[in-house]
Amino acid sequence: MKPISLTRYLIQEQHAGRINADLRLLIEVVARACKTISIAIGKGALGGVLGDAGTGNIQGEAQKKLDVLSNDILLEANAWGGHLAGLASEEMDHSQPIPDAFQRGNYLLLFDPLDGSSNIDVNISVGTIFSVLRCPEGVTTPGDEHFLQPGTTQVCAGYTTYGPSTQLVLTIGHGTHVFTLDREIGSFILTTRDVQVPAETKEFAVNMSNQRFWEAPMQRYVGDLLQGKEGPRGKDFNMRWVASMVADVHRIITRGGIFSYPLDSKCRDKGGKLRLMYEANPMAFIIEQAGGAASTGRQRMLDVQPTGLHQRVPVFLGSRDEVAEAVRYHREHDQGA
Ligand code: AFP
Repeated sequence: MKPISLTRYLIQEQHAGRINADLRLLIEVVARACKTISIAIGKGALGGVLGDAGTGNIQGEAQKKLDVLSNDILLEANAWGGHLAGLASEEMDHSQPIPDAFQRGNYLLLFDPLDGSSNIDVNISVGTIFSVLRCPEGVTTPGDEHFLQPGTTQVCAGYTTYGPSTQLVLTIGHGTHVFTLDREIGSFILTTRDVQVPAETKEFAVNMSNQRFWEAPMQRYVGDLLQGKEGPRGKDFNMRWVASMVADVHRIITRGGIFSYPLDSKCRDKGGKLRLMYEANPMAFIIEQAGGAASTGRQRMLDVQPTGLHQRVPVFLGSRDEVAEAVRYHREHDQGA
């Protein structure tokens, strides 16, 4: 079958009644912004965009020039389309309603404009993650509280990975689909429809240098993985850690695996390392739609009731059976088994 473009895929979904024209336009606009980010990243050292911006975000993290640039690109692209009521980003303290000068729509957009940005200066894959929610009925000027909806209410989620090729992975709640950017014609082309994460895996992703700070169930879980064939899991496991969540999740989308950023004594007070609203939730929606699973270790990720825009959570996601195993270790620990 002839490959189809993102535009054509979205029009087909609209004709099938799965999205409306506003959501289609929203996704097109986000995808266009991601192409612009991809071009800026692709220029690398020649574009003068590498290095620190000399500023920090709300999370107290140093911002890279490309963090700021990517944020500005997404904000500017989405301000005037008429499909959004408000936006929120990792790089902004609070959400922003769409300015009065522009028409407002019914959707809310959250994004991490450049995930893994500490990898940018060493030319390793980074990405953009986004999540789309409905603006609550009757709300015309949304504030932070209107974004605090559980992940189950997401109408769309996606990420773009800027690697050897640029790929957009998207779900509107009817499977997860992979689009690859054709740089010559400037279009995202559907390259894998209904991608499926294998239920089982022999590969885990975690920052092992945090081992001594982990909770007991995580210590036991990874301890058992490391024992391989001779241990209780009865098979040898391989490990990978890119330190760009998008790249690690993309590997799992492609060939299975489990990604974890567990609770540890360094991040316990904050609730975890990764952000719920624009990292964990969109990735959980994408992974579930690809047949995988996502959990905090103690609760399905998409069921978490958010309490803050920049809330952090522990994350376990990927191959369904392996996530169930990680959850089992937490349950057994909590039950004192
Ligand atoms: P940066 O965007 O600051 O590089 O953080 C990336 C990230 O949020 C996520 O993409 C990685 O999985 C994780 O942090 C890496 O964490 P470690 O620095 O502990 O490896």
